[in-house]
Amino acid sequence: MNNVLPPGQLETKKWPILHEGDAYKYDESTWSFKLFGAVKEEVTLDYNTVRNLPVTVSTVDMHCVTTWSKFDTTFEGIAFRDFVKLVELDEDVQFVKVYGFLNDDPYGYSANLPLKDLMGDDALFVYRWRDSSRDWADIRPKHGFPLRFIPPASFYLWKGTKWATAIEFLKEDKPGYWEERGYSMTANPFNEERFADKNNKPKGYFGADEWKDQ
Ligand SMILES: Nc1nc2c(c(=O)[nH]1)N[C@H]1C(S)=C(S)[C@@H](COP(=O)(O)O)O[C@H]1N2
Ligand SMILES: [Mo]
Repeated sequence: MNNVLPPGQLETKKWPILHEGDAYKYDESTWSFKLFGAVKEEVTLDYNTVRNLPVTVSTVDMHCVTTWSKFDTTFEGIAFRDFVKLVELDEDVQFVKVYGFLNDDPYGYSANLPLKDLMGDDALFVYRWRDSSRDWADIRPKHGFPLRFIPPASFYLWKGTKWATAIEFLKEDKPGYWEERGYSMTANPFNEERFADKNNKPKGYFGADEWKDQ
């Protein structure tokens, strides 16, 4: 959207694939999406209900901590804020965790984010995409079909949970999957917030150039 390359990043026209475990295989009969945590009442939605929520189309930049950035991908999906409207939040909710599949565990992957940063068009759960060289298509299973979170460009892309299954509302910040493994809680690419401790790079850093082959 802004086409600004954060420090230490390189532009790619492709859309590399990176994740832990196997891609989730969508099964409509068992799939559900849950809103829980610091809410008056939990809500569980089936896929049809999710797809009947208001549609948002948004063009965003993506910045991966492994140093690739992709500008101007257009997504169709449901704005994060339209899910928030479905629950009554407790007072003082300031953070969320977005959960998704890790192998067979629907809550095995997660990423934490501040709620206040997710209320715009640039924070959305997506199922379709296009860019300047590709026409509209469903996102591939490996990119997170049937529902994948895309965070604002002010967060590295590991905050973008694939195969999303739930939003947990929180009064205090809690680390997600990579944050528990030494990655930054705040993860702003423009300040190069890659790791919790700059001088102590965590294991599992895809610092290699493998994305360049994709
Ligand atoms: N469920 C799930 N979502 C995930 C991951 C994962 O391992 N599991 N990896 C994250 C990381 S580290 C990155 S960089 C992006 C990569 O998204 P892409 O493969 O669509 O480019 O997905 C994020 N979402
Ligand atoms: Mo990543």
